[in-house]
Amino acid sequence: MADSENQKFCLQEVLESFKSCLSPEKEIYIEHYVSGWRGLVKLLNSLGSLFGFISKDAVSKTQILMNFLKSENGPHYATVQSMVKFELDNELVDVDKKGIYPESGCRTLLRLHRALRWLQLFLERLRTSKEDDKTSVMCRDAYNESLAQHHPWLIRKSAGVAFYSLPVRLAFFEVMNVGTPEQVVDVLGKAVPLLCEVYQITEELYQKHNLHDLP
Ligand code: 1PW
Repeated sequence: MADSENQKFCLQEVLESFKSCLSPEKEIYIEHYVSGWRGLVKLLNSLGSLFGFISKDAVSKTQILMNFLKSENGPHYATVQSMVKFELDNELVDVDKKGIYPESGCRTLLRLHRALRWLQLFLERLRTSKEDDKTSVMCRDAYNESLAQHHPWLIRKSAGVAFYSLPVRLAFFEVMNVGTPEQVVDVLGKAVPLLCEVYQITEELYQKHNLHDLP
């Protein structure tokens, strides 16, 4: 595990990464998208061993994208838009569902994109939650509304078990590492719309190119 993944999670840091990932033309820089995810991995790592399989998958997917960025084709992977164009133009994507490119940038980012929706729904529930609301229920409801439909039974079951181990609301606010509960709610109020914007831009791009069912 890289050192940066052992460091303490900070919601503000993740917010900054997702902020930097939007260009003035609303293109999404993969480098900053990945660093946003690396920040989220710190959160997952702080949640205990039951979240290990989730963290591992997020790490492996961010690593695949980083490897593309560092490769000789790196410049084509600068933004999500340029990656989609490059992989489609060069037939590096399983658009016909043959599974020849199980680690294409497009299918890898699709998994993170779906997970981002989960995160967005969860953080919005957290932001508007009341004192007695349960983080496990918020997380489960957000998951069932989004990512769960893409996961087989075993993963859904393991995720459900992990959610039960989430810290209670106030302790979870402390994990966010941005100050008082009011400050957490304030930062969440900035983070959620930003995640939503990044999600929507990717969603429309994938819809336009019919990439939503990549195996
Ligand atoms: C409490 C904070 C919540 C943060 C949520 C972000 C975590 C997202 C990662 C979910 C991973 C679940 C376990 C892995 C499942 C993979 O099989 C699956 N990956 C995802 C991201 O859905 C599909 O990837 P695959 O097997 O097609 O390569």
